[in-house]
Amino acid sequence: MAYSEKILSRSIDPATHEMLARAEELGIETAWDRYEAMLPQCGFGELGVCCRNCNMGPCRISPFEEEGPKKGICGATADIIVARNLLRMIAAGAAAHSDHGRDIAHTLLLTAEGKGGGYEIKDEAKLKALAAEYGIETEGRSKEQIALDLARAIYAEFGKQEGPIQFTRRAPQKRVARWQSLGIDPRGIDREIVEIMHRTHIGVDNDPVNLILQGLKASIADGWGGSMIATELSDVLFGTPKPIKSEANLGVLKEDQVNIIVHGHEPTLSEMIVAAAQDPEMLALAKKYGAKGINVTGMCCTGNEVLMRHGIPPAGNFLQQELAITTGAVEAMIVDVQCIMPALGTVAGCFHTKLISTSPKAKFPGATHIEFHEERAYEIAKEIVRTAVENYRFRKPGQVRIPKEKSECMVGFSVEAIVSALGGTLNPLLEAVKSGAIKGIAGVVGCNNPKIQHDYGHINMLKELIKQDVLVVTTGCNAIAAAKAGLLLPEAADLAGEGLKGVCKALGIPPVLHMGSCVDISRILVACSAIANALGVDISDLPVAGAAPEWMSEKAVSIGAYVVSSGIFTVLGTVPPVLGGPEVTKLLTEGAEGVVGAKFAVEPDPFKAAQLMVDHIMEKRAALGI
Ligand code: SF4
Ligand code: MSK
Repeated sequence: MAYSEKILSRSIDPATHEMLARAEELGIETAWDRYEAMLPQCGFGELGVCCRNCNMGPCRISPFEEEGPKKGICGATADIIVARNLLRMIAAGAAAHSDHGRDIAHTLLLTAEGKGGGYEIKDEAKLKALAAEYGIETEGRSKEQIALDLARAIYAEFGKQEGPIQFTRRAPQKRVARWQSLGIDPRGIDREIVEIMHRTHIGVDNDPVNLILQGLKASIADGWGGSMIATELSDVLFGTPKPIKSEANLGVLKEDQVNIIVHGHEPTLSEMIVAAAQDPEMLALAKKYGAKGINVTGMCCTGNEVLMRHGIPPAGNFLQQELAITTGAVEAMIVDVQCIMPALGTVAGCFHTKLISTSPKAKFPGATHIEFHEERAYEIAKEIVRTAVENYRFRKPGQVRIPKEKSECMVGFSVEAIVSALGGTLNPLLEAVKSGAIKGIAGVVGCNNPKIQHDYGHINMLKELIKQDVLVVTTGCNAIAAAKAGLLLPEAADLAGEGLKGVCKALGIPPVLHMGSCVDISRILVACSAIANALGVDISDLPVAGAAPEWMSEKAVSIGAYVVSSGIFTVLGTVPPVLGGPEVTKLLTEGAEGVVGAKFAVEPDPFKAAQLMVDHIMEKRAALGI
């Protein structure tokens, strides 16, 4: 079918084109329509120079040389305002990831106490390894006893007043020493976030450099704290991912089955939904209503969580959430927290679809709220699945339009799985990097953003990197874009340069490795640490680079900050709201190099951005003498 220029300019994904046309036909508004209605976006906001931190304001700094105010009413300069605003974004992002980590720790605690409604400890080896890191006795103790001590110790990381956060000690010694000398080795996770809110209150910290350092400190508490806790304890509870095959894109929805989409971030709920959907009682109910089965699919990061542990197919990434409902084939979209558009209730209202909110922290207009509590997890999951199944009879077959597009993918490359694919040690990877068969490693992650053609930034950057023999690791919505484009298959090695292709073919792995959800960027940090330690260098010496080609969330700001703080050069595809502060911009894009050994670059063109990453990788290779 031929689509209008407008539709084609919004996405590179054919399934998305089809559903955008369908939305237009039905008069359903999407994020792209709302983005266009928002143009031109506020210039002060784009530059980061508006401040509402007190009620003498709002204040905004004129970007024009001659005219307009150059200071806020309190005297804050553009750089002070930009730095404070950036810090508050980091605080929100770090809080979101860390609260996710806290919820998983809570689930582990309940499970250890025998109060978890159906959870069990699936990876005992990881439990023991983590216990050893925390100095918890494992000899002759049950897994519940160990888990209880571990959950308590990890719970304490959030509220403790003095550091260090245990997992930060996984970083190479040189990195930790650098953090310590800069005063950015984080103490308790919550403490660093609170301190951002304090310092950015009117009349507290008014030194842009001092402010940015606190931002980096809180972000390290996210990457090496909250996010890493979320990853590690999810593995303990739900199993450490291993390579598994699946499919991705809207074509995974099924015309003759009850379709459930789990959307959001935390695996505690989605794991139980997956289990409840296999309950014979639920399957019998589905049959009773004329459905051939129950098809659970995913969206965004909770989609990644169940994809890598159960092969549950993702129906799409962030910008496809409204379009999935527009298929008219979704009985229930079950949401928890983060990246869930408040617009979903309106779209669901055009169909029989039930939008079911589950977290006491996140309620949505037009949603049915069935509150999820870990103590009664399976029972509540069954109730939610039952609601979806009973809704099947209200589906209007005439309204159903499911795109055919879907691609196969191979996912679930945790660090443990990568080491096992390499034969039990990192050496084959190190040898391939040393020989130049693989030039380096890139972490490409992050969201979608209607400011960039959907998936265009992701896919072109990935293809360009692998073509130039850079092995890619991916998480979040980039990972789902890669899955839809067939880049997570071993066969995609044919698109890679000769060196990378040879390595992938020999090991039977894809050139783009799916490492999980956004909190699983912590897996990338662990991998970088292991490589740096094996080579006896710091992470900032490695031929590695990071990128978020289509980022939009505050979590992505925190991620960017902790990746750079960890010593990894990072390219952003959408412009962060900092350009109104020349000193802050210079610090992030130049000065940071001399401070943490890495810096940011902003480049919306994915080909040019990939080249920046390759150039950086080549410089690091030269410095290492390889
Ligand atoms: Fe204006 Fe200063 Fe108040 Fe911000 S803190 S709103 S710049 S007076
Ligand atoms: S879900 S943070 S849109 S990657 Fe993690 Fe996707 Fe970005 Fe949310």
